Amino acid sequence: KSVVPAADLQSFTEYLAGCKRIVALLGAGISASSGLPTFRGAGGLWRSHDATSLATPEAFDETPGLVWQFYSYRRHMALQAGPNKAHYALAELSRRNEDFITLSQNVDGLSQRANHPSKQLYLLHGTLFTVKCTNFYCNYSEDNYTDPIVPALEIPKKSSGLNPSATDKTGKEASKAITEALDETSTEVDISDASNPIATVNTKDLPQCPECKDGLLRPGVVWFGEPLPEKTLKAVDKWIAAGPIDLCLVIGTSARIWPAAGYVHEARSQGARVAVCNMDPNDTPGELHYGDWFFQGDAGVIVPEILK
Ligand code: BJW
Repeated sequence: KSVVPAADLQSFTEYLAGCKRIVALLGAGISASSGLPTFRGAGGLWRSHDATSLATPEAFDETPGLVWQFYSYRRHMALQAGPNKAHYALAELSRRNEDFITLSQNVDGLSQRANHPSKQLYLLHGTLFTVKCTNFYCNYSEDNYTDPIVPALEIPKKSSGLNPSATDKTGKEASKAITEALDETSTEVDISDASNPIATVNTKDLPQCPECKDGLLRPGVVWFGEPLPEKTLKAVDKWIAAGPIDLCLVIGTSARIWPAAGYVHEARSQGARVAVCNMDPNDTPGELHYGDWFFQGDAGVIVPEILK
């Protein structure tokens, strides 16, 4: 049974069928359906820090160990997660319509893992799986999926819970106690929860540049105050300039971060109709509430349904 009101679904799908040039703006909410936390609202805290306060060059300068722990954890979580039906539906729409582009603010690699055609996918905020040197004279960067990227960033395991009395047991009872204890050993500590202590990581144990041998590596994401990738912006501008946009999909984003959010306004000012999919009707800028369609709910359920 559909979770989308029938009238909305019908008017949207009728309009979609006649659309040529479509742009989608994706945010963390699409990957929330895959179990990854968002930035603001629920899930926006990492230990005692507002997640966005760690996404700055200043935070990296001051506490590189903490910022790397945050990103190493995010890399680990993203690798454990998989794309959901919304990522696949968007990849499928790209294959059906070469005039459809996706602008993703997400750095988790899930669209790529859903085989989203790369020519139609623009990563506005970079990716967790590129690392680059922080030395201003060194241009080193590499794709890197190693988890953990260095041993010091390994996520601690929960203590085994083996106690002397377990070893006092015999036969079945003992093997059950040991199996349970071993299972527990393989469970990682949730280091995003500040009540679980974690050791400070020394700068010398963080990822170092193999080229200049003099700089720390950092995640290849775009932090506050940093410019978005120039090539990406140029390519998006070229696409926008190529003709009027019919439809703008705004999926799982609070659309508060610029210049990403600006694309929705730009599309609308060109006459595009706007469809928003968000769990929370109050978490998109006011003007989007009066978007042409507002689909409230989990992107992982709604998006495949409306793009069917
Ligand atoms: C669900 C769901 C489910 C949950 N289903 N929905 C005006 C113009 C230009 C810039 C600015 C400007 N005003 C201010 C600026 C500066 C700044 C900015 O925007 N600040 C704001 C606070 C206003 N912008 C910048 O600094 C940018 N750079 C820049 O402007 O450079 C200029 C420059 C030029 C030349 C030289 C130097 C500089 C850079 C912005 C980079 C943002 N980076 C981050 C971190 C990336 C790395 C990382 O991942 O750690 O990007 S911050 C963070 O926010 C991350 C996200 O991509 C981004 C957007 O967040 P998103 O995805 O919307 O997440 P949430 O949590 O906010 O929303 C999730 C939504 O999903 C919610 O609505 C939920 O309800 C919903 N949801 N579950 C459907 N299951």
